Amino acid sequence: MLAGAGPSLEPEQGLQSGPTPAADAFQPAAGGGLLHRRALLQRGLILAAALPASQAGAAPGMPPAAGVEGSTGLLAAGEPSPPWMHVPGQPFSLYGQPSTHERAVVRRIAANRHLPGNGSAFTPLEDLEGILTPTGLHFERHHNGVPQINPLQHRLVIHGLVKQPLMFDVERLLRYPMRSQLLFLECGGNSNAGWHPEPIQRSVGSFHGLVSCSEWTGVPLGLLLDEAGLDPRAAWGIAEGADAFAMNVSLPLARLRDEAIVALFQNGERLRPEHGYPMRLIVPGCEGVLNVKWLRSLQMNEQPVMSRNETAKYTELQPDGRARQFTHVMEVKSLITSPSHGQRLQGQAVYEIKGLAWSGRGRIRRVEVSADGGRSWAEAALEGPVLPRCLTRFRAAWQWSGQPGVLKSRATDETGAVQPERAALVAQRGLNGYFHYNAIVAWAVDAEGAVAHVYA
Ligand SMILES: Nc1nc2c(c(=O)[nH]1)N[C@H]1C(S)=C(S)[C@@H](COP(=O)(O)O)O[C@H]1N2
Ligand SMILES: [Mo]
Repeated sequence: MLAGAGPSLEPEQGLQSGPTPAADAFQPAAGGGLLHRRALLQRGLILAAALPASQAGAAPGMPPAAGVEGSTGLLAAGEPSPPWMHVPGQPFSLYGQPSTHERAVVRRIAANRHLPGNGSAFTPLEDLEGILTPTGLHFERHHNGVPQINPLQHRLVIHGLVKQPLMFDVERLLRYPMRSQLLFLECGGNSNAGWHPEPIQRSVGSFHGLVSCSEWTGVPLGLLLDEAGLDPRAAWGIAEGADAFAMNVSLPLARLRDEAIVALFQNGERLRPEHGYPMRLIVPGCEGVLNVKWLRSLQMNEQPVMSRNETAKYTELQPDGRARQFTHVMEVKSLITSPSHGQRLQGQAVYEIKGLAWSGRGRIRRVEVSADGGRSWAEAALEGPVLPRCLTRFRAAWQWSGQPGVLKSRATDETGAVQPERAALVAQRGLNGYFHYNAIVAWAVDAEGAVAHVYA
């Protein structure tokens, strides 16, 4: 009987399921060379990594990247010490920066030529590990640039259908009790190149990198609403930012009262200007546009305001000509970050397939991977912590035989929602879509190990 061949193992058991016979590890878990996820634990396993195509050609004839076994002989007798061991190192710095050798790891900017502050900058997902996005690589989306706000002059006003309108400056807000949460943030327009009739060839970050993950800290908005005292007619709040776009959106009361945070900190430090300094709204699991940056006003109201960003934009035209509106939650989604477009496999070996999964509805329950285009699936290992509305890292071991194959990942969240195949999403939503694309992503690996985006 094949260990773990069925979907019976719960992801909570994860990688901690204890020692297992080595032979089991190499048992296939699905077609196309997918190994049981406990193969990831085997010490002697040669695990290769797909390399960016630019590096892939650098060392012709090299065997697959050294695995755990091969990396232990560093201090062989007679090995000369490197030059940086012979001079004192650099002095301290006031604020740390990445190594200059990592200069190529940057956001991809797609901005309006005539208005460079209008556009997006994408997180290079293929270059990152774990679940947290370094703040300097968090995606950005601005409609009219980053305002240069003097925090001493910034105010947040809570008004409209409240008993007592309130005004906060930054100092006052900083004295309130706070809450921290690790959360993904995803633009409703992320991955929208997936609606294109032909599969567009771009790195995973340039395609899907309008999602990032941070620890956000701030004042639970419910506290401030309690203090203001809600008029019983209040059912929506209209949030507005202090940028030159004066972005405004409507949010249902329950989300504002029970879930939203007025964030002042991101990843432990005060917000950076591009992410809303000195304060922004964070609405866990909901599309980026609701997370109003440079928050200056929250007006409680009976109705939504029907702003541009909830009528002309951020709605989805259906095949029947009607549009979905107020589709706030980002649905279950996953993608393989390696191997992915632009990378190259270095010959037959066992590779780690790795990627990210998330859902605006809660925790990720399961991620399955396929190496045969979706004919068979194996369960990937979820790396803890698996938090609600947060990115979750998954990993799977894959023995590549050198044959062409198609890699896919499919996430299921704790509500039981399953990420759809692209054909199913298109059948349901048509091709007029622009927002909320969450279909399964397929990467074709050819006999040379090159990886391309396909619809399969
Ligand atoms: N005031 C204001 N808030 C805003 C925006 C904006 O242009 N102005 N863009 C929104 C959109 S569409 C997204 S996806 C997120 C992006 O947040 P980030 O730049 O911190 O990643 O901010 C939202 N909040
Ligand atoms: Mo967005």
